[in-house]
Amino acid sequence: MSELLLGDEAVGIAAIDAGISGAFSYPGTPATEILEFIAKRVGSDGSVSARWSANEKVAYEEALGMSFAGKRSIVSMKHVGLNVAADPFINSALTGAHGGLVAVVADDPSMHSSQNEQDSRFYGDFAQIPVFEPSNQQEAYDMTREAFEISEKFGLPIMVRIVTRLAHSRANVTRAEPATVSAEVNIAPEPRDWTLLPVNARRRFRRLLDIQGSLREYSADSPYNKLMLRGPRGILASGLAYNYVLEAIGVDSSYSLMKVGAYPVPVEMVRKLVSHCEYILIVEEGYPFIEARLNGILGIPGKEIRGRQSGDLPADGEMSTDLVRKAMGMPATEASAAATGLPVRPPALCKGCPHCDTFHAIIEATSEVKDRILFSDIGCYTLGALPPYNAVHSCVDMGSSISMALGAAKAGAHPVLCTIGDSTFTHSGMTPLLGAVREDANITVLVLDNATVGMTGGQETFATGDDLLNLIRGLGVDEEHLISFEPVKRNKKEIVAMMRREINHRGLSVLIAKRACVQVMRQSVQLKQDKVATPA
Ligand SMILES: Cc1ncc(C[n+]2csc(CCOP(=O)(O)OP(=O)(O)O)c2C)c(N)n1
Ligand code: SF4
Repeated sequence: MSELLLGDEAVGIAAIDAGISGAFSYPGTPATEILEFIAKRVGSDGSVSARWSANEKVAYEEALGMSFAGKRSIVSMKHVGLNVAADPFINSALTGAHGGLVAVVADDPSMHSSQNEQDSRFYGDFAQIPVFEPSNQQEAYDMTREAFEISEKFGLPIMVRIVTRLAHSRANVTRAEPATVSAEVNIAPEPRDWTLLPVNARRRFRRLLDIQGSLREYSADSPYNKLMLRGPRGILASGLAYNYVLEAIGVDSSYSLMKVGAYPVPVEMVRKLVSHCEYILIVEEGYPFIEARLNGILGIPGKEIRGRQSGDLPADGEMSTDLVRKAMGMPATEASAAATGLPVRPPALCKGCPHCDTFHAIIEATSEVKDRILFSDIGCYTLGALPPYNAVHSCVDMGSSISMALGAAKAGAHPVLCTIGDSTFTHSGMTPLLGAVREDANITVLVLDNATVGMTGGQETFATGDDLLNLIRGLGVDEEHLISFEPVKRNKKEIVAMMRREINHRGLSVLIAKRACVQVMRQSVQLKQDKVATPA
């Protein structure tokens, strides 16, 4: 049974075939399609619970809870999502997994749609759990299936690390027989293992350390790690980067090759490669994870180890065939030479986007202020940083707009405004707002309620309209300074006057700009038209 699938979809179908009972996630490119695919395939038949969570930490903990109950679960997120989920992720290496627990983390080298390009393999290493790094869609399927098996074998969560180009490109994937799993809840037999009081945590950490030898044995025997010894020039590549190497060397079979797809790094295999070769080029997507370990602090005498760390490959950005060729002293391929010089199209807010009107009002309301600070957050509205608005002075991580505003206000700055979308607010804006309420912080918070998660393709948001208003009210914001308005041109004069008043108020104001994203409006109009056109 073979299907043409995105890398994300290959992971999704593997999880379904592995017999998951739940898929958990918070949207984030390039991982969004994993949950979307699972929800579309099996979400409605009731066999799998596949719904968005409020944030990645919640998603991870839900998956962990399902594992505790003896069922298989998958949790997926973009790389920075793992920063948010880091607490349960690291601790779950101690609790262990009961039902198979697989965390799929999608890294974004070159930052196509992210604020950094961190390498999640470090997190796997930090937690001391096995990591799979597929080089193609078939491996994304096979490794995800395998991850569930070894999660239950070792009683550990397992990470599958993918990258944008794999997540978002298609290839044929052959599926294996679906797994047979029990439908019964089967609670973890030893609750103390999951109760990380120091007395239990020490014991569980010891167990994690003791199991490392078995994990190394496992990866040493894994078919996803391969070594082909040939000439004295060697190349070691991991995950997707292996394809660039194969493309770069073409039919030249003189190179010794090693491919890493399962971690811990198979040490004996590396030893054989190093003793056989004088020169080794290490090609990895992300940071020089393997290269740095291989070199240690002092390098290996008599051996040339080359890669991102040595400067033979760039330290940042996506890997490519031509970068590999260049590092090996070969000319660029013709295709890439032709592709250079394409015009760059900067991103922009959609025509008619409600955020445009909110930014225009903010600009006018603060036009006479010399030192205004306009903190912001992550979402479509971050594009307010670009002309003609230039109305965003920060975008760091989800929820940081409110916390940074708090810090700046404590430094004595005024006025301090911040903009945050409805989804980002429920993801991680509520807790700093609670702090702002407690201190009646001298800041003006603008919650941009466009009724969707616009940036990642219009997923369902957790609170919009009256629900959002009531949520914010429930955090204790003073009614007098909690104002909802519709950001449209015809109301601009009143909105600007209201904003000026609230900015001058010495204390906390929360202003909710409530108007739906035009893309979501278009989709719902289309949906209605389709319904009318379709006979029942
Ligand atoms: C920790 C983390 N998770 C997910 C993302 C991906 N992401 C970027 S913005 C965003 C939410 C945007 O929704 P909202 O705040 O409602 O603003 P909108 O795009 O609708 O204007 C998401 C999920 C991210 N950047 N960081
Ligand atoms: S998708 Fe929606 S929120 Fe995002 S820019 Fe377009 S209209 Fe605005």
